[in-house]
Amino acid sequence: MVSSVYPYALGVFVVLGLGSCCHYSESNCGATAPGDILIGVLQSCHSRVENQDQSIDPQGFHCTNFNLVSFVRTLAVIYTIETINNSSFLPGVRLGYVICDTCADANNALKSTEQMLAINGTLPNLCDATEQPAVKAIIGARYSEESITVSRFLSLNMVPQISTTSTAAILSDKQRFPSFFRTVPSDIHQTRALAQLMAYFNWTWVGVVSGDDDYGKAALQSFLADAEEARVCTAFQEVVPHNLNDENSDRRIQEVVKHIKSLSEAQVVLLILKEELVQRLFKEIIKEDINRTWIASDAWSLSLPLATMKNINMLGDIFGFSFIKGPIPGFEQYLQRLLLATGTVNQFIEEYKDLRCSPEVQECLHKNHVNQCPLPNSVKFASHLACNLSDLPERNDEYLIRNVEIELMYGEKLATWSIAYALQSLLKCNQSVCLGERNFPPWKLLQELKKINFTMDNGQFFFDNSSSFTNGYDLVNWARTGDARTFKVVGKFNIMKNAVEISDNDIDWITSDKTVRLT
Ligand SMILES: *[C@@H]1O[C@H](CO)[C@@H](O)[C@H](O)[C@H]1NC(C)=O
Ligand SMILES: *[C@@H]1O[C@H](CO)[C@@H](O)[C@H](O)[C@H]1NC(C)=O
Ligand SMILES: *[C@@H]1O[C@H](CO)[C@@H](O)[C@H](O)[C@H]1NC(C)=O
Ligand SMILES: CC(=O)N[C@H]1CO[C@H](CO)[C@@H](O)[C@@H]1O
Repeated sequence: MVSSVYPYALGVFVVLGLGSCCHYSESNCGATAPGDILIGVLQSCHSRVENQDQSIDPQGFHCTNFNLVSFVRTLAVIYTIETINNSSFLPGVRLGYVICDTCADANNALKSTEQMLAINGTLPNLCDATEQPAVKAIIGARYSEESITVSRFLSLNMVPQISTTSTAAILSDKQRFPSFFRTVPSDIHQTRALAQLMAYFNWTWVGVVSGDDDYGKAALQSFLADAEEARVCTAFQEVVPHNLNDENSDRRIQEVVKHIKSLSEAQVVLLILKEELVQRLFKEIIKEDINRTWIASDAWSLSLPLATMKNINMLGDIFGFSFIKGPIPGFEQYLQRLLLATGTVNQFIEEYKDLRCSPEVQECLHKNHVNQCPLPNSVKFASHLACNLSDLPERNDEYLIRNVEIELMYGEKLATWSIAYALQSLLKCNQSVCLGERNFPPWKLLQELKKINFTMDNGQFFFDNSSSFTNGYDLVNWARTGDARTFKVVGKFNIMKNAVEISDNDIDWITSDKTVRLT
């Protein structure tokens, strides 16, 4: 298990010029860049707070399990901010940022939010025009539970918040969450998309395996209703423990696999499970040599560990919906260098580089298989450069781009550009100058965000009545590439039309028995 303590107590306040911090001896806001206007970012660069259930000290916390995907999401925001700064989109205005780690915990997210908005260590009265926090909008959080908590607080003063991943349906309720926006659809659309996909291919007899957590239960119920409406019948429903440590987990998965094997008429199986459980299930399926078509929920529709697992090509066709993906030109090169712009601080980058090259990791790798060491697979793609240089910024290689699906980060690009478009309007910018006042109360930006409508990479982006983008989902086909699979976009789900749009010719069909599909 990877762990780290936050050593950078007051860094963020020094950079922001906010003077002393009275309330917190430790800060999880580890990355900052100065600017005329600051964007706050809430991400879970670590996945866990250690021993939180036993904690009594409000100041001490210890985050563990460095999370690569979240880390790369923060980098996508930084990269986009730098792109905007280096363009003349907001002439004379420099965007900066403050990035805080929530450690995937709602309480921590709230604490970080408070720190972002604080002036001289206390929360400002945002109705007073002379007291404005430098942070004017927040991108985040990752999990719905965190976003819900933070949004309650931000709504008090109408500070705009844009999440790129929180899909809980309740966040569409504008009575409760008036300052919340998101670049992804509410969950209610996903099960409809899945049912429509099945109806499109005439898969009218399908099985479902889901987790026993709240999310899994809700998604199952929602799918069953949507399937009925689309005239898709369920051959079986199986539930497995969501908790990976559950002692019944392996036994249940074996039972489920037996059941799938015995019901050969149900050629299509929907898996509403987290990545780790799908991995366990697929191992058994491969062992038993069972051929089916698998449908992914968004939790694993773009999982690189699964797409590259051993013998993945023994499985049949795999489809899933993902949040819309798109290009971020230059980002891969950026991830291979990770150089800090002058004036910026980024403890997360330093921690990442340190973790990969720490003596413990190196030693562990000498003695053990990769999977038994912190940061699983961490040497798989390491170049010699990665750990042999003493100068941190020089330690570069392809690790991040080989281990994280980069196009997943498109939401970060969209969220950042949304804020930039709202600013362009609020600050009355033309091609050479922005005339508006830089120090404005955040609610003024909220007003402008509601009105944005821009074109990017052939997509049209605006927030609907529930403050979500309406761009739906991409349909992803796991095409065979060598021994692995790669994600190929072969269609989409159009929310407005409630219909799947599929380019049949782009699909890499594995199942040779077409009658299964086209009865
Ligand atoms: C914050 O503290 C500094 C230094 O004590 C002071 O100059 C400044 O006016 C304070 N800002 C606010 C908004 O109170
Ligand atoms: C931008 O606005 C300023 C002030 O109104 C004006 O002087 C300038 O000519 C404008 N520039 C362009 C490129 O329109
Ligand atoms: C957004 O702009 C496009 C193109 O200008 C237009 O067709 C569309 O109606 C606009 N949508 C909204 C919701 O304003
Ligand atoms: C925060 C940030 O990345 N600022 C950059 C914006 O772009 C200018 C150049 O136009 C850089 O100097 C800043 O570092």
